[in-house]
Amino acid sequence: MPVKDIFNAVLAFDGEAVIENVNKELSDGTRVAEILREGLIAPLDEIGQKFTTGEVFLPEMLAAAQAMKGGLEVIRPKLAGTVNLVAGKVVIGTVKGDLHDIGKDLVAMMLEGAGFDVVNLGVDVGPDAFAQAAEKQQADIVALSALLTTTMPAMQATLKQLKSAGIKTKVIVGGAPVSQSFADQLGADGYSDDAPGAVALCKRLLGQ
Ligand code: B1M
Repeated sequence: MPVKDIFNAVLAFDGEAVIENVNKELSDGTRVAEILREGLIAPLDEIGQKFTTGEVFLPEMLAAAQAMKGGLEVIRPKLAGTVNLVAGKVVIGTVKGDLHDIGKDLVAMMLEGAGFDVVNLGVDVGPDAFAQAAEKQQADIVALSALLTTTMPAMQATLKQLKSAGIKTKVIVGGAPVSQSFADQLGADGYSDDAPGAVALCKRLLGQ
């Protein structure tokens, strides 16, 4: 695989080597789609699988995602019009009252890595702000994260607000205290307990 050095650099969490090797492949004329799929996305898929089987843990997954992002930034300007990589648009945020952003940002990064157009609203995002962004951005999916049991009700309030504003965007929920049964209770369209699962869920919801 000609982009093996990029792949290996992501798995070594070496952001500088990722950027260096992406630039090298670009100047060698390697196709952008190949750099993205085989150099940048494939190692995240691999680390996601290893995370699922317990071979690596969160810090490694986060480090790989961060290393990969540098390479993504290098090719981002070249993506438009080259290949149809946008898998859909996701508006993501941590719900009102909750300031935890590490897991939400990891989900956002992995969605970007998988080709989604991600609008990250940050933390402490109220139901109104989610509804306005979903409408303005014409989102395919609204993704809500919560890390506190005390902020889980804000997910319910957000779903209610989206519904009363007539927004039919699909909604997914996640975060440490959230469960599938809580998601079902809310009437959310999906739940995932980790970032690779959230990517798979978004793809499934959009029929990909
Ligand atoms: Co806080 N905190 N914290 N905290 N904090 C927890 C969550 C807690 C479990 C610690 C504990 O008591 N053992 C506890 C919550 C208890 C509960 O409600 N059940 C807690 C508490 C109580 C608090 C405060 C109330 C403490 C206080 O002030 N007395 C306070 C609340 C502030 C607020 O939000 N209003 C508070 C503050 C903080 C810090 C600011 C210091 C800091 C956050 C820094 C930051 O995010 N920038 C912090 C931290 C770091 C933690 C712990 C230690 C780590 C959280 C984390 O980032 N994990 C946490 C204990 C723990 O989890 N071990 C804790 C790594 C991250 C990658 O995982 O976010 O779970 P996580 O994301 C995962 C999945 O959950 C999932 O995918 C991610 C990757 O696989 N996921 C999604 C997340 N969102 C998703 C969305 C999806 C799908 C999957 O779809 C939409």
